[in-house]
Amino acid sequence: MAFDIDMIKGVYSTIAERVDKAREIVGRPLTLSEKILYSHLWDGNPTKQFRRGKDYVDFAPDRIALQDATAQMALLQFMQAGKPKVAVPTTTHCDHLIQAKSGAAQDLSRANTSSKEVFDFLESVSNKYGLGFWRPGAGIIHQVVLENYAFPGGMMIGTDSHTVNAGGLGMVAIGVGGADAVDVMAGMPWELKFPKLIGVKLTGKISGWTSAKDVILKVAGILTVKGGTGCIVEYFGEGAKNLSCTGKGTICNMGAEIGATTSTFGYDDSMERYLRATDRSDVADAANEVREYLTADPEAYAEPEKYFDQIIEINLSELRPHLNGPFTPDLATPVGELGAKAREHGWPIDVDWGLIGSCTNSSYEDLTRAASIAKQAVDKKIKPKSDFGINPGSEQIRFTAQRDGLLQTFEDLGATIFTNACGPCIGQWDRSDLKGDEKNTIVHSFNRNFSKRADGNPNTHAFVGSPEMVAAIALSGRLDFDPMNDTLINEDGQEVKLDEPRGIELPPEGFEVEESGYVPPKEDGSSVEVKVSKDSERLQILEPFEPITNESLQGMKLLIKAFGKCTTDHISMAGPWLRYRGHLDNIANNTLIGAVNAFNKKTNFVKNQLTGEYEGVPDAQRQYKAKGIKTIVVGDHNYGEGSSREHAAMQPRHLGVAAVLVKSFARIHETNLKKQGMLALTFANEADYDLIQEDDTFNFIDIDSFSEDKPLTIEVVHADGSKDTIKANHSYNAPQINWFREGSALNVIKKENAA
Ligand code: MIC
Ligand code: SF4
Repeated sequence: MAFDIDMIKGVYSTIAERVDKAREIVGRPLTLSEKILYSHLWDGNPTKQFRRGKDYVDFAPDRIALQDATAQMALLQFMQAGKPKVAVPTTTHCDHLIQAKSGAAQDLSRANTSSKEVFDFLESVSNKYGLGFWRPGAGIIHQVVLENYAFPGGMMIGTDSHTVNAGGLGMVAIGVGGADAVDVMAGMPWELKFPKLIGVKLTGKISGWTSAKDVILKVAGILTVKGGTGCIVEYFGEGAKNLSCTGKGTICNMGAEIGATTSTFGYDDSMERYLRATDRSDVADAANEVREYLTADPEAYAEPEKYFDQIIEINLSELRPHLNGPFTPDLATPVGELGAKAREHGWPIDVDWGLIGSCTNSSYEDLTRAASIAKQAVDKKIKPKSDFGINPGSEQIRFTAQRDGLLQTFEDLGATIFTNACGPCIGQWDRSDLKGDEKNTIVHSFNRNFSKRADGNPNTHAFVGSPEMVAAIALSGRLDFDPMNDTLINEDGQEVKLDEPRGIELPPEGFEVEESGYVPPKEDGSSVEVKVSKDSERLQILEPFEPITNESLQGMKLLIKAFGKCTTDHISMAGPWLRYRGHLDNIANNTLIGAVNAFNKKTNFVKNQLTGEYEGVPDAQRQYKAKGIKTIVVGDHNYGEGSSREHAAMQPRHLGVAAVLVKSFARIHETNLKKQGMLALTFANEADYDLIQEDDTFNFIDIDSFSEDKPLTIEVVHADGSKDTIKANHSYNAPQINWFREGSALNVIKKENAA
């Protein structure tokens, strides 16, 4: 259907020469990640070695993927770039804007009405500028990409942090903000700091209740939410070969949760099987011809300590199933130990919902494994104690799962089959069983479990597990249930034990779909009109940002000093706010409302220094803006963790925040801030975070000499007139400083185009 074999053959036609050249220059065998990076240099053949974690490098990605919630802002920016067509194959996927409530048919038709304006906009922009368009209901971006576009050895970027999912098919696929995607769509290089490499050696074999998901739940426990920052995680070893391609996708998907730039696996038989099953035998044949270039040189896996910056070894035969959570995806607990931990911390033991799906775990294999547990409920007369909700990953999977009776198995338990879309994973869930914000527990097979993420309730304790474990826990209705050792009492009062899950890697009768939901663009889209109504509350044409002047960086005020975890969900909440993703001024009303104020530990309650009153963050900020006073946001470690949403940078920028000063950043967010012409800074001395007071005023005293590799000096003036002078580090190179000087990266593109 929509994949481009000619483009892929083009990549493979140069791969040998480029990789051989890189090997010669680097002077040693290469890992897979290095092969993909060096074969995608903007300048073509490699001419020099890059320093990991140091050098900024220009790359030429093969593809781009956008999803509806980020595509709006990305395409609004692209429209400003003045190009007639995208320079690189790109697709738009409508998956985030569909609320899960009653079930697929009704929910989809409601979304098609309530978000019609946005879907029409995305479809017409796609048509005009040559992007493939996947309609609402076609599936979740990463599943659709894996089924149609991902290919071994390729490089892709996508405006969603879980773009990394395509590593399951041997890609280097990286999540970026919309402005990065705009560069590549406009025919420019894509810049990334050459990543460090973490090698994960998988030995043994997965069996029984343990699944691919448990590999990444374990890795998250080891590396934590920031352990992968700046790194590509490359998996290898006998254990890797025994995992299915979609299982590999699950592992790579959740690499986003450890902050990794991406994760990948070398090309193997599981990938070949998957390519053939998804109607891409021509890609498999082409890949087979360059097979040795699509995995590391054998030396790299034989002596990994010489080739990787860090190595982790996991014996899959000993790996136990895990549930991670609550509130953070790296809090890993083996299933049998969760009960004691939950009691100790007061996490509710009763489980209200088991949710299966999301881009992480909605493959055919996932559904068969979960269904093999669900089916036992009927066979063994177990009445499920929790509600079940299922989000298939794509229409192709849904159609095939329906045909093969898998969905019926879940329906027999009273499960609701939601649309093939993100749904509860991104707060698009009208959860009817909750009256208020009562404390409760849910389990799901998704990837993120930040506070309020699924249903907006800060007291929902969400635990992440494999689909089959979610099914088992949901049947039992208890967080302390261990299906490997515990029994359940069935409707006849008998004690029954669940058998181990059984999965089928790929549908024996093949995948099938009637209406994939794909709409190709017009060959010549120049006559297509893109309409944005002036009084729309959903879409707003962007105005270029004015550069932040040196003068305005004197006498700045503190907007908020954020305490603890501050993810993009805290900075620009999703759920109901997804509605305004195409309207900068409207969505700005949620800016930082989830961030905890370090001075009173409350959310959305900061001191307005102009009035001395406490109020919501956007309210206070709008008053500073009205007076032309710039502000600064201070934060802790891994600030901006999670999503790629550039709204988390554009909203503060739009409202007049000029600088963000934190202990450390998540990669995508740091780039997003730079792209929007802001100052993204880190404390040279972390302890200086404690010096910042509620009434502080900030002067950037040496901003005139802002330059590469030179820290900035900030004078912090406290309310009593005393001062602290602190140093702030930054990672800007010269072109990035130019984005700041010109107001944004987009302003630079526009200027270059006009010249
Ligand atoms: C997410 O999982 O948080 C999202 C929603 O898919 C985001 C993108 C977005 O904010 O639109 C992501 O992961 O990048
Ligand atoms: Fe959608 Fe959730 Fe995947 Fe993000 S993580 S793309 S919200 S399913």
